[in-house]
Amino acid sequence: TADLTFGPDFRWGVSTSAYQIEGAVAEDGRGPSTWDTFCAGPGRILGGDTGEVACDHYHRYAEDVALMRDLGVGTYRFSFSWPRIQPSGGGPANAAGLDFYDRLIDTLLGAGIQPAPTLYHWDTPQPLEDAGGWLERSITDRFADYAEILAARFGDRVPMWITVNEPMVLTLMGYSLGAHAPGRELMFDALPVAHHQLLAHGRAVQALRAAGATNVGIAGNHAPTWPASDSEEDKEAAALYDNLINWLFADPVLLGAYPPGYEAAMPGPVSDDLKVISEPLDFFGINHYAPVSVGAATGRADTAATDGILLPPGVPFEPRSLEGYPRTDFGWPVVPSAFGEILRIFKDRYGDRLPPVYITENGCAYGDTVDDQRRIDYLDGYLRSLRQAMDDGVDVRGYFQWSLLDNFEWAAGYSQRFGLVHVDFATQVRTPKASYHWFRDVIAQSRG
Ligand code: GCO
Repeated sequence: TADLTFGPDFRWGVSTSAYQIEGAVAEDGRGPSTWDTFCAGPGRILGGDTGEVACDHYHRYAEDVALMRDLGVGTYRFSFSWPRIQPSGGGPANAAGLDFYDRLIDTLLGAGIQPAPTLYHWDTPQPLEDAGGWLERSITDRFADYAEILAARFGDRVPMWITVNEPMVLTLMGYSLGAHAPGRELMFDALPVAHHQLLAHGRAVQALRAAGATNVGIAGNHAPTWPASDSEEDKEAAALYDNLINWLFADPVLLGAYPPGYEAAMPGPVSDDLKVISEPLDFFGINHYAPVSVGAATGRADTAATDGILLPPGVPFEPRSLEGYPRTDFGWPVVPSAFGEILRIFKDRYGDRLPPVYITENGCAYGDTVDDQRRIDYLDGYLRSLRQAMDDGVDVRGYFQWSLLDNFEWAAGYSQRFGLVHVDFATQVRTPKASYHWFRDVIAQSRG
């Protein structure tokens, strides 16, 4: 239909990440990551699941690339596994690790699909974590070295680079609240993790470009924060929460400044760091799922309403359940209009300082079925909202759906299925869902 026409230059893609699909955690010299360690801890992951095998993509990548080719996508966003490239978190690269990504990249290019790798999607080499992980400034030096290795090896064939994925989620879920690896519960003492990831991003941008890579950006998780009511208290609480989950991570990159109150909490002085962090980007990646409703603290927080993010007691705001919308099987509200809204918010907030945008993730979890009409309805609504935002002047150049395959959904294990393609985890049989066929038609017809 006309509404879903995005023109010949728009880039359609699918997204995945290494720990969520690869498996083969102890093969070809890969070292342990924080996620291996975290999954081994009792009661950390629903059902005791781990990423040990996941989708076995490490061995089945050719089949997966064929699925992408038949889908008609022009871009594949995946992530490099840092512990495959540098098992001890530093020093010379593991040749077998680089070789795997060589095979993957060459297979993609052979299928006419552009690789768009993310350097870091949360799987920190365990030795780096043992040395303090993202709480330590020295990890930014290690990350710059790692970026240089990747650009030197793949810069000739990779046309799009993403530095870090969702620094907000690692900070909050990983170090503040402990629901993700490495499972620290530092509350607000986790703030240096935000700064060091942002600095690592900036250092990686410089290292990638110095090694000849072009077209470099970041992928952040962003959503509108809606005040739970019109009361001044709720509006103030929502604004504070908005700073914490959105602008603490995007303002330093796009404006070279932290929102009010945060700079003093960072391992300073940070003014020189902010120059590195705000190195101009070729694009800005936005991952979007659902809006959040936030009110003043009352003790009635509803964690199901917040992308699973729980907040510590004692903070002045709390998430509230967003009523009146359908929910995915993960419990996230389905609100297509919020997608266009967050894009317009970015355009208004950053103006000329916002580079072209790519949607680096968007998708939904529904049950164990290939008959996923609800995913089709979700994607149809969200794509129309995206189209509207573009008509309103937001410069969006591509949309990468999360995800190609059902995969390891972090603390939820294999219980949440985000794939266009069903995976039977007992047999590794892949079966395209109804949404896969629908998305293929959307892509084919979208040229207009
Ligand atoms: C990411 C995401 C993915 C998730 C997806 C669904 O943050 O980039 O966490 O890894 O699987 O967002 O929750």
